[in-house]
Amino acid sequence: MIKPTSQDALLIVDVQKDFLPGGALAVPKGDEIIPVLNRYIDYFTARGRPVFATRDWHPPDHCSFQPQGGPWPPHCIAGSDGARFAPELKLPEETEVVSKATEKTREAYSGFQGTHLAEKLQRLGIQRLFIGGLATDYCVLNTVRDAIVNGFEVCLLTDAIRAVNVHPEDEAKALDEMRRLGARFITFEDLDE
Ligand code: VGL
Ligand code: ZN
Repeated sequence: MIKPTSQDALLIVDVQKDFLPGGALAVPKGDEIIPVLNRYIDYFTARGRPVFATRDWHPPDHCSFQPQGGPWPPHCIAGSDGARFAPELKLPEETEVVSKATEKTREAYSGFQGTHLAEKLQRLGIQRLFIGGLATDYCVLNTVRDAIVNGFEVCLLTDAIRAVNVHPEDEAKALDEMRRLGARFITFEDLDE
């Protein structure tokens, strides 16, 4: 069982409308994680622990978009409806929102890349991150990797992530890498009481 401490925070990655079924870059079954994340949100907020939420926040001509030669259909354009957090996701008022990939010429799959996330967490004395969201094989993977590189312990919420699977083995590869890096795999049932 895991007992949360004052050095823990919840980090929710890119749970935005464009990544959900019907969205511009839909992650298959991405909507299934929302009720699970809501349980984690309740659990952490009830214990006074901070919630961070990253969001993909691209300019309309971002380099990752197909018209610019990138791999993805345009998605999560800053300020657009598709860039909004899933309406069913019960983010607390005090959620620390971290916008990423805001620069036209730079891709940023990680919430730590080009943001002040590491400094904000350090200032709060956070040492361990509980990470879930979308997508397992892109922004979750890269955020977990950078969290570990930045010295944070990571608990990966395996019941609250889903993969894009451009190639069918991408999810398994991403999970392998995160485990190899030292992420601990947990589900909601592993949390104490
Ligand atoms: C993501 C593809 C493109 C993600 C963001 O949030 O995983 N994937 N942009
Ligand atoms: Zn993107």
